[in-house]
Amino acid sequence: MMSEEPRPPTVIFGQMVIGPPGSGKTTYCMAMQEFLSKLGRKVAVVNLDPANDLIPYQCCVDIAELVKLDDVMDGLGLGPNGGLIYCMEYLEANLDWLLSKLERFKDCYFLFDCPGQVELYTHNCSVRNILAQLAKWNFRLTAVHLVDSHYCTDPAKFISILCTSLSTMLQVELPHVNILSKIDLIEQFGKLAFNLDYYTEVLDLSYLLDHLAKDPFFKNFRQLNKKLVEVIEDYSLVSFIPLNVQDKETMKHVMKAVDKANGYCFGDSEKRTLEAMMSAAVGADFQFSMSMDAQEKYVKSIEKDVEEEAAGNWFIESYQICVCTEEHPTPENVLDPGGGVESQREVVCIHFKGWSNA
Ligand SMILES: Nc1nc2c(ncn2[C@@H]2O[C@H](COP(=O)(O)OP(=O)(O)O)[C@@H](O)[C@H]2O)c(=O)[nH]1
Ligand SMILES: [Mg+2]
Repeated sequence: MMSEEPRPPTVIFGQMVIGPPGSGKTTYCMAMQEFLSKLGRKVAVVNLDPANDLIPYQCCVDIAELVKLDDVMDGLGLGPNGGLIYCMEYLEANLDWLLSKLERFKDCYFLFDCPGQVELYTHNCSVRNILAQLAKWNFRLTAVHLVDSHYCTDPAKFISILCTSLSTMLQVELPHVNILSKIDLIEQFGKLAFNLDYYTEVLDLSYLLDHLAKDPFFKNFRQLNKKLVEVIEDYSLVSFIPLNVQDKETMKHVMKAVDKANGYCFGDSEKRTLEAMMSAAVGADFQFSMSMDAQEKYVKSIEKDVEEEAAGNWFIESYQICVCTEEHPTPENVLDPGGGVESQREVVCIHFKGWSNA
């Protein structure tokens, strides 16, 4: 059995890139490979999607060497959906093939480009079993779940991607980062009804229901949508990070979230700075400012100033992490004096500089 296979000696980090067909998984793998390589990370991309015809990235392992979708469809008389499920079940039954391929790259950071069929992440168990085996081989993966951001412009579709994202999170059982992909095209089919942070942080969904009720077609489905939204809110797990693969800032946000989710940022694979460590530890990546940046760049329709909209809240303009001693005491503007780590007489403090619209 698989458990008796030789195990790679060290922990191997990486990403399982999932999401519906056309959401941008292959493009993301190519962009992330390039982005991480420039930062000095040795990246290996594995194509696990038998439906990928053209592979734009440098691929170290390709499922097509094991099983081809066209052969399965022709040979077994299956359609594309049944064919894909068969391919993943075939991979599950031949995991020794996968291990023998992966072992050659065990000093690399992995990106797995996965098939897009939603059933594979909500019903079928093959992908889940493959992931469980990868975990036994010491892979520490983050699921990076991409969904097309233009769904935000249609409230009914947004509820449906919330449901898909939640059920994928529960089924895949990995550290998970949800992405709104192609954020540069967010308004290509319509305008956003709310500010972008409403969609990225999945704030009070009752506003979405009210908005949906204005459409006569959905008026009759209010109770159904209300119940669906309650499930999302009860779990309180789904949020999104905006991404345009050509925008380095958004790529950096995604990388940080992924590294934090699987613990890569706490490992010894890369040179660490105290700031990066503390930033990950205290969660000082301010999602709101991230969404504001993306909104300013990519959302045209909302004329209201985002800062005006957020009046009455505190905003963190900048923060600084330093070691405070008796000679270099804590400045007055520290908001969170308890947020430090005490080591005898030296305290690592985070100094916030902020402003309020209250
Ligand atoms: N404008 C824009 N297009 C993107 C982005 N990411 C992917 N795409 C496009 O979306 C389409 C589908 O992408 P692909 O990677 O093949 O999706 P997959 O089926 O999930 O692997 C391609 O035409 C990509 O060029 C993005 O961030 N911005
Ligand atoms: Mg693809």
